[in-house]
Amino acid sequence: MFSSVKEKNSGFNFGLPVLTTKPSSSNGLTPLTAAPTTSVQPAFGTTTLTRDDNSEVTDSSETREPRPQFTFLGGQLKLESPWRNMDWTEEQKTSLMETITSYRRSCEEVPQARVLLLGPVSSGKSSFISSVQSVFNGRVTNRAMVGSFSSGFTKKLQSFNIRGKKGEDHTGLVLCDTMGMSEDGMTGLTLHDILSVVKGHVPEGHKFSPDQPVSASETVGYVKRPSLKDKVHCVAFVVDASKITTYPKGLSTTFKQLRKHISDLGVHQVALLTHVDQVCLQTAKDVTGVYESRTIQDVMGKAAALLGMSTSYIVPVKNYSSELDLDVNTDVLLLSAVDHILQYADLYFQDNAPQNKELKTALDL
Ligand SMILES: Nc1nc2c(ncn2[C@@H]2O[C@H](COP(=O)(O)OP(=O)(O)OP(=O)(O)O)[C@@H](O)[C@H]2O)c(=O)[nH]1
Ligand SMILES: [Mg+2]
Repeated sequence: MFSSVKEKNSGFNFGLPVLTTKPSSSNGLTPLTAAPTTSVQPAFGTTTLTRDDNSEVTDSSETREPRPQFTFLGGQLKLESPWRNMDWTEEQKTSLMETITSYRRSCEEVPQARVLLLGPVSSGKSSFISSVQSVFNGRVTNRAMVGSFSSGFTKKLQSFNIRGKKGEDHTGLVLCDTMGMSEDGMTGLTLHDILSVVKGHVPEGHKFSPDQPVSASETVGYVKRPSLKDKVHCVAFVVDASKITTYPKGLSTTFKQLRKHISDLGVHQVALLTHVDQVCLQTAKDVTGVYESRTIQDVMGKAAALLGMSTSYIVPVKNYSSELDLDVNTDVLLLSAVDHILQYADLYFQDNAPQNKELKTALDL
């Protein structure tokens, strides 16, 4: 067990150095060419931005200006064949929506799979929830309070029942939004608070504060004995493709610590790589090219290293940010991500449902 205050001071409070990046532009887009003014070494040794001809971007005015947005596209942008196969059709969208709507846990006691989205500030957690809701609503809406402040927008634990198509019941999925993990160690979620959420102790609507760790005595509505339905059944890490090379060095260590503790609780983890439209011009124009983009394949590899997980757990996503209308290809990518998440959530139920546990014990004897 973690004692709240002790843990806060034990190196788990994401004590990461301050990163002073140029703020996002007002439309929420983070200019790719903005080389951050940073007081720390970047997470990877490959932060140098290059043009199509692979020459380095060295001119400071070039690195500060938000234009052009896609300077680090590799020489050969398009792979000969996609490295994952996707069916970009209206039929596939319908089929994925039906699969998700009819998803039922392999555990009768739990009405819905609770999936926690975790990631740095502004990585696109709330946007993912809004985007998925938009697909099922049939129009772009912003229900999950997407923000644009670099200090972080979401402060509370908020659970969103994903509803099936209009008029239909809830799907078997609840997406839980949280405060962003801080990059400066001062304002974001602590490891202690994250694990309290995963274990099911944190009440809905709890407002996180790094100064007030979640505790049985201090937190109003603290769930002392969480049941299976209160717990988190899958964690989806959310990282921003356009920031992969500039996230602070300590973030990788933080992810690895987190992954270890979450794995110890028997909870499977996947990851969403958002903002793919901001690292590849071709994908921004046409999302069906996402698995043919050498740049995105490269960023996926970097995300895998950052998170300490295989790329097979990671899916690229383009959230709705400035669009007013749905696009079938964007929907297919978003729904595939939900389908991917549900497969790992179900593993939790297979391992932890009482009837399966009894069976497992019998087989082990
Ligand atoms: N272009 C683009 N913009 C995105 C994408 N996902 C999110 N955004 C934008 O990124 C900004 C931050 O998104 P949020 O969804 O608020 O991020 P968050 O992780 O919930 O942030 P906090 O709650 O502050 O931790 C918003 O301006 C979004 O519109 C994406 O896939 N592509
Ligand atoms: Mg948010």
